[in-house]
Amino acid sequence: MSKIEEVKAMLEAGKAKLVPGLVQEALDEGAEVQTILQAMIDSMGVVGDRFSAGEIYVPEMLMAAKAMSKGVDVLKPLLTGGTSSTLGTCLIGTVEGDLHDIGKNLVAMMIESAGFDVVDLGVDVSATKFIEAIKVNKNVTLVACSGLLTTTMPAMKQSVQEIKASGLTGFKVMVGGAPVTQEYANEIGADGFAPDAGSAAVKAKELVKA
Ligand code: B12
Repeated sequence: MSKIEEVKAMLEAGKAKLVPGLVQEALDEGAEVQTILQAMIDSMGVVGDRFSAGEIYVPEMLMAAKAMSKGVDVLKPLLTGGTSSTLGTCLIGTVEGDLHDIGKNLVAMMIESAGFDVVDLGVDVSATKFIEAIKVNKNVTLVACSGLLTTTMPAMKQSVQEIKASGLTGFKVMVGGAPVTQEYANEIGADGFAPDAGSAAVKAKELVKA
């Protein structure tokens, strides 16, 4: 079994203590950072499919999520470059009712390395909390909303619409997360959408420079 296959197997088994060491070993063997990250993202897909099939339950999903986070911690210094921030502040959060944060954290990391100061509002962020954060943080140029559940897509819509109706200006709103599409982003009035963390960073720059 290759080192990356071992990372995948241990992540899917929720072995949070073993994954970081295996990620480091994969790096030491010369595996690319992006390849390891993509392998871990694919594994979360496998975990989701097992959950859908009733083979595992929430605790197992949670353990896999912990293992993923620990693995990402090893990659983080290699993913985030030393760009000095000039693009302003990006507020990011997972919308109200939604506790998924792995994808949001990856997007935050990539946006930070693209040259933004990132303020992470965490999970279960209400429209009101997004708006308060726009008011209290300096030079907010981008607000990024993440959502992983079809049941919290209305909360994303509410956040985008309330932010837009707040009268506050000077920033763009970007949305993303597994159930979100460009069509949905257009429908709810968001300024941008991206399907993954890498393209989120590209889109973020494009939006604030426009
Ligand atoms: C881990 C996990 C959990 C963990 C989350 C832990 C954590 N700290 O995040 C826990 C156990 C808490 C959990 C709970 C639940 N979960 Co869950 N979970 C998952 C799982 C397996 C992986 C998610 C993940 O981390 N993926 C990896 C990351 C890297 O991918 P990502 O999040 O999609 O992010 C990428 C892109 O979407 C994008 N992106 C993300 N955010 C943003 C934001 C912006 C602005 C942009 C531009 C891009 C962007 O970039 C990211 C990186 O490339 C998914 C399965 C799946 N296939 O996604 C189910 C899944 C999302 N969960 C699901 C469900 C049903 C639940 C529960 C309702 C289960 C229950 N019965 O309690 C609860 C809900 C709790 C809540 N209120 O939020 C369903 C959702 C179904 C649906 N369509 O709504 C899924 C799809 C599983 C399934 N197949 O049924 N879950």
